[in-house]
Amino acid sequence: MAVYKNYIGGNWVPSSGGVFSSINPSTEKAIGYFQKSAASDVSKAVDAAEDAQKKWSNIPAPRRGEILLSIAQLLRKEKERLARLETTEMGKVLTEARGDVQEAVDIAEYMAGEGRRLFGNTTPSELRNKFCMTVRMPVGVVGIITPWNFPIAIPAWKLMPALVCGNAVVWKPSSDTPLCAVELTKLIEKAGVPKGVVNLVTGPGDPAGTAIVRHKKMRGISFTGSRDTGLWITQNAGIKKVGLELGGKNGIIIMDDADIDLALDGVIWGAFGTTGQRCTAASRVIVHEKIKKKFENALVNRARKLRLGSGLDSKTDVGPLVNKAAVEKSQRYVEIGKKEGAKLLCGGEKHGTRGFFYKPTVFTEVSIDMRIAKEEIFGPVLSIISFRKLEEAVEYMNAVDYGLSSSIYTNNIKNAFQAIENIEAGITYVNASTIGAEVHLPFGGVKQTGNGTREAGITGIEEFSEIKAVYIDYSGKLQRAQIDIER
Ligand code: UN1
Repeated sequence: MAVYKNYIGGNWVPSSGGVFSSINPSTEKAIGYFQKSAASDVSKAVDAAEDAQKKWSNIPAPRRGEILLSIAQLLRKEKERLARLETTEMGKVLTEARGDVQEAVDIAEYMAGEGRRLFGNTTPSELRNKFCMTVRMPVGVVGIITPWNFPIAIPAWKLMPALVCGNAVVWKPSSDTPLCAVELTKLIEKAGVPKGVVNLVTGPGDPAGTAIVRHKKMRGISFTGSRDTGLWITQNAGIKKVGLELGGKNGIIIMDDADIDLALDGVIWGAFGTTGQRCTAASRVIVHEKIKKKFENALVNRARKLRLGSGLDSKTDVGPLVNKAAVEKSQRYVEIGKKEGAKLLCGGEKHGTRGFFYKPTVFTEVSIDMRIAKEEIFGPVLSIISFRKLEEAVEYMNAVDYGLSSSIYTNNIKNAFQAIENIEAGITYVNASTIGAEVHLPFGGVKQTGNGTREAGITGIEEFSEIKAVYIDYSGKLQRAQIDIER
């Protein structure tokens, strides 16, 4: 079986920590061996990045943008191959894997255009003959730590703005999807990104991720993953620019005036698409009590019919979970739900004997204080909660520590706007599910979902650049701000 290497300073090199394997979650078979990077490998990558960064940031931003456009073109060309590889490595169904690669194309194209913008502001001075503006500077060497659930798109959300802003990167992907990372890195190399600007180190969070987070020369960290790791990063990164995209416990409110079939489609897609493994996945349905029974029956009917299987099979609706631990986690939460007194309507068990499959699971009679209604499960486990008034629904929506995505199905514009105003989340959808963010809008959340950063769109540029305020005094004399002001 192939042994894949790290990419440091433009060379594919072995690590000093041995290798580990990546597993196909449908077959449980290994698909390749990857480097288990040690802290010393991370240090070499940081040194290479430091050397390359100045030269890279001196290249005019429009030219950097052109290189990003080449990455987009290569991604487009390789879309099918990458999507298949992604399905093989982490399980999501092929149509979704294609969407994942497309999201990377989209962000690469968007950020390529930023090469000709990277706008600052100009603003008047309080003094005569003085000019004020802001310009953007790179952060420097940044560490990027990415998850397995969007193994091409999420790295691209971080890499593309980082590159167009003139940073150099040390990237550690999840150990569940190192092959996707190697393949994306190869495209980046082929597109002409200079040696040392993007460095790839694979391996478990400890020691490689730890070394990235703590490294003194690292100026920024961008992480997407669990809340606990995010908390650890804030405690260990020291003074760095840190961007965090953490968990979610996203809900869908269904009003009694909603189009129920439309809502049903949205719930099935939000809860069981990507086997529930999106930060934006819907894990709570907050449904008006008048339509609860009808909705519940229809939902269970649909959930039971979903076909589980390999994501490469075009008949499959729901692929496997990413690994054995994920199956155990879903099972653990099902047991917790039962003990807490929630009523299991369907699913609640593993599917088949080979592969990490778990049946789409629906609980009802769930109350907001139950753990299944509060904690992120990251699997196909959905909780139904009922309400009488919109205010109550919004209160339930907000009764969790997270605040990433949210949705309301209603045909009443007042309800829609009240939800937009009162839901505490980074994203609110009206008459659409909780998943499906587009790359030119800010992506991120409030409360324990993050630390205020928003990825993608123009906010992606903010995450990966520093702002400098520039004052140009052409009066030829000392002018004291706040003091020599004309009144
Ligand atoms: C994630 O799950 O971390 O909005 C990202 C969506 C996708 C991105 C999800 N475009 O569901």
